[in-house]
Amino acid sequence: YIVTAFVLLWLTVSVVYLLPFLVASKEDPTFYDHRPANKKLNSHAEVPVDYHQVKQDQQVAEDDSPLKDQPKKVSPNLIGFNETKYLRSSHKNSDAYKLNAFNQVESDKLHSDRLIPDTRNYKCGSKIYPSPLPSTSVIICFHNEARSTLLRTVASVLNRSPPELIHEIILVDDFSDDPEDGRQLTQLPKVKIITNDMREGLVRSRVSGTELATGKILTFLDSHCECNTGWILRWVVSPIIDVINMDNFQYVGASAELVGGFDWSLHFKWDSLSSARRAKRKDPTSPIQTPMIAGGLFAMDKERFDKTGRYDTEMDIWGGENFEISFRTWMCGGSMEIVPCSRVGHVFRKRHPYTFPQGNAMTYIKNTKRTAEVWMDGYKKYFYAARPSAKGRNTVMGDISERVKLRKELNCKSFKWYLENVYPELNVPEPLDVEFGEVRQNEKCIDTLGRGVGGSPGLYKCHGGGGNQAWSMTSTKAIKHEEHCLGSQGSSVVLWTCISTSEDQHWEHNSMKQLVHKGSGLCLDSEGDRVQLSSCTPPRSSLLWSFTLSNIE
Ligand code: LR7
Ligand code: MN
Repeated sequence: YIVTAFVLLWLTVSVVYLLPFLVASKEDPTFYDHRPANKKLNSHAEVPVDYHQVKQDQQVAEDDSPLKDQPKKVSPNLIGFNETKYLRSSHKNSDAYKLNAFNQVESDKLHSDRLIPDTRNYKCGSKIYPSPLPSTSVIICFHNEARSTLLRTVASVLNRSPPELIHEIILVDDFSDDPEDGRQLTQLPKVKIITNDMREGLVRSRVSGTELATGKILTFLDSHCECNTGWILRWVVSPIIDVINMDNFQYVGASAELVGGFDWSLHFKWDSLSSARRAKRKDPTSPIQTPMIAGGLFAMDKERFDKTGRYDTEMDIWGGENFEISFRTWMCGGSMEIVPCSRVGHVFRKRHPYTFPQGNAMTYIKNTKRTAEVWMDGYKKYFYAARPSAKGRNTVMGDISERVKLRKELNCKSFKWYLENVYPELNVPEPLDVEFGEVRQNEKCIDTLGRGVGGSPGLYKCHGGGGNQAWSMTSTKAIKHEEHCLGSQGSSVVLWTCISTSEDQHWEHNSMKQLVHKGSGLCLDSEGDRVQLSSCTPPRSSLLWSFTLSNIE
């Protein structure tokens, strides 16, 4: 494998199933949801790791330790570290979910060195990788992470990696309330810490971690992970991201049949393998190219990281940086892979447990808008169509000239090239679509309400987040949301599968701002939060509709 091959991203993403990020509301456009992983583990049961055979009598925790799943022998890496004491003084709340958005009580019960199932495909055990491998600096940023998850992340790196491959572990404490959370972990081998004296967010924190790093490879992890056996088999490897259940901390293998993708509102999602990608794959252990990374867990050659613009450090707190690094990597000559024999578990949760000083929505919009403006060329209009609130707020975005310059200097390809060659699965809206955005009447917008074929859309307060309120008026005069078009059933307005020749799906947006239904000659009307067909006369405000992003260019 070629270290020179640019970004050595290995990002194992077996999380699949579980986490399509969904746009939920204007208040929280970064809210995401995930479904439980119901995939069976595709592997053997719990496998003790090598160091358990090491002769070692010392007990890590005190005798009254309440910790579960504790191995009999202490890992040599943890000798001298009093885990029970470290955990005892961690911050707690009577609501177990309050501080971390996962069940901290369950997490605190588990030993840092607990046994987890080996979720790899059975063939991975016999795979042979070229050696010797370069060693890595592991960079873990955190803001108010629970001590138990933070410790398990660090311990799993030390315990489940060949020691010669771990050059150092750099913790970046992003201005947590208790500086001892991270500081005490520097008693563990190879662990160093950087402490921010103000909240920087994960992008600037990671970059300062890389500035200290002296390993040849950079490996980034979230602060609530558990690296699994063989995760670091080689350096162009990415882990599949297994799921650590946020309620009971059960470690569950994720599907190996997924790659990272996104929609036009720039929300990350997992896509199941297209038949083309499936056909390219030789066997279940070979790497799969991914158009996008989830963002948190990957490794990359440090020299490439530095030479290709690191990160956009004007991005704040959380979100968007994975789009930027993915577009940049692909468009500027690199590639990204998920390596299925590397597995790392991550605690997926449903909300952010921390604050966003500029607000959650504004921060996500700023970060993604910077990405769209620098990398997406003319296709950025689809981003604005899907997320109208990102339009016209130049002040929020900040100066992007440095990143535009970087793109020139690196001589990167077009976004069109990326779409055609890297992410052909993404549906590009028809270029002839005439209007995009929300279909608005005063403060309310037509919203699918999450319904599909045969369901009726309704009116809902405009939230500016795209999602269920993103529509386009196509060149054949259909009012379209994804693959559904507005049609009728009696006087009700109903979502149907689009048929471009159908008069029932043909709407004329006339100069009086009415939407006239060709099939019936009636007009789109509203009554309360219902939308329906009624007579176009007399003129009244319930017949007036506008596309908020008409003719954007
Ligand atoms: O202000 C902050 N400062 C921080 O140091 C905010 C966050 N952080 C740390 C935080 O403690 C954590 O270690 O940054 C890390 C990521 O934050 P999370 O865990 O709250 O967010 P997440 O798991 O939803 O993050 C996913 O998307 C992010 C977008 O910015 C990052 O790319 C995360 O790294 C990414 N996590 C993963 O890819 C793991 C798999 C999740 C998926 C899909
Ligand atoms: Mn995370």
